[in-house]
Amino acid sequence: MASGNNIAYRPDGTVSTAPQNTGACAVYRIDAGPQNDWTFRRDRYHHGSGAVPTATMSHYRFLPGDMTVKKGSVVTWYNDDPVQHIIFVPAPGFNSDAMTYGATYSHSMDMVGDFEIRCTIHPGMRSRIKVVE
Ligand SMILES: [Cu+2]
Repeated sequence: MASGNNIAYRPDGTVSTAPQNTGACAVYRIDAGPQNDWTFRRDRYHHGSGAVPTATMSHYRFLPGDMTVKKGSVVTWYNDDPVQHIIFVPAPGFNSDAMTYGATYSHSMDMVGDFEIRCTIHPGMRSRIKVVE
């Protein structure tokens, strides 16, 4: 299967060789569908804060939907949407400020447990993070 990451970019960030037939990969990786396969990733490489994200908010979703990290891991969320999101984790209790397009927010996961992640702007945006020893 062709990889959607094998894309040639020009220095100005435009795509020199848009990938072909990578829709199935997009579905497999992010459940995005062919229409959103490569266009969202272009922004990641040419804008934003430069922090390497652990998770992304894209198309009003947390990606990956659920995740498991080791205690003490620093998780960085990246807003890949052209709208603002606010990350809220009721327990252990932290939230980001309003995150604009390209913003990142990091938090050290120091408490073991299974926690809900919400966006306080969009009620449908939820995921879970499990922190293990
Ligand atoms: Cu949101």
